[in-house]
Amino acid sequence: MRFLLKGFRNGLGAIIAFISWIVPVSKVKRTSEQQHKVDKETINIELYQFFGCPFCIKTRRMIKRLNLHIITRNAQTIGSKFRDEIQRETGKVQVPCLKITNGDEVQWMFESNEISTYLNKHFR
Ligand SMILES: N[C@@H](CCC(=O)N[C@@H](CS)C(=O)NCC(=O)O)C(=O)O
Repeated sequence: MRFLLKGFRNGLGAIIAFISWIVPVSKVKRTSEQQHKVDKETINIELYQFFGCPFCIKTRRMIKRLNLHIITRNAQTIGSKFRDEIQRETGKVQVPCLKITNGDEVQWMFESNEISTYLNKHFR
């Protein structure tokens, strides 16, 4: 039963991801100087996510719309490096999650709405 539910969830996630892929996103336009500045400011941000998670798809679309080049980390596979890291560092596996690194300081941000507010505030 658990196996069936997981398969259904993954299948549904893949369909949502496919729809998201074919529906265009209108990107924020910047001059090359502005884009370069934003790229430098987002170099320390990573998105921990699952491919078919609807909250992650929403977050990836928003990142695309804001024209941000943020690295995505697959935290779905059990036993994988990034899943183990988020579990170890935050005590849970919940995605989407932003990892923001400033020198020695690392901030983990959960909740798609909070992530959206943060990125829109800083990079709109
Ligand atoms: N309220 C959260 C919900 C996030 C959520 O439910 N994420 C699920 C994936 S869709 C999750 O992290 N599940 C953990 C797991 O499956 O191990 C948000 O908006 O970000």
